[in-house]
Amino acid sequence: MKTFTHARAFRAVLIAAAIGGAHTAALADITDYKFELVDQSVQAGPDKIVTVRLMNTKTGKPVPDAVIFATRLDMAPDGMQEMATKIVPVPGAEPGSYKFKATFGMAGRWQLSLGAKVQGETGTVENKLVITAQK
Ligand SMILES: [Cu+2]
Repeated sequence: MKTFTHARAFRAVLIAAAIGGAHTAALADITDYKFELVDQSVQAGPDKIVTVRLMNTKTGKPVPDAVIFATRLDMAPDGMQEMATKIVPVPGAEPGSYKFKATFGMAGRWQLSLGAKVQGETGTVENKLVITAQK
């Protein structure tokens, strides 16, 4: 019973910290990392390259060596979430940048969903970015 109470109290503290965003300035936090698109638009068509940068928003510096484990590219912003296309990582990006290849079969807005682990941080960076494919 005592352990149970402690576990509950601990969880309450965690929730309070999450809501309040209470963490010391000296420590980085997983919420301090954000993906950004290098280019907001691509040409519609096969085998287009999308480059994203993973930024530490506290330092303003790109973050190399992140492990990107979840990607999805679909047309949710234009109401076509079922219209998804394969997205493949490709090498050759500079440190802190990450490149992908995908076929944009239709002009319009595409949503790129990314998940990543950052070295030395617990938790996951999860971002959704909107890319416009142009005719
Ligand atoms: Cu579409």
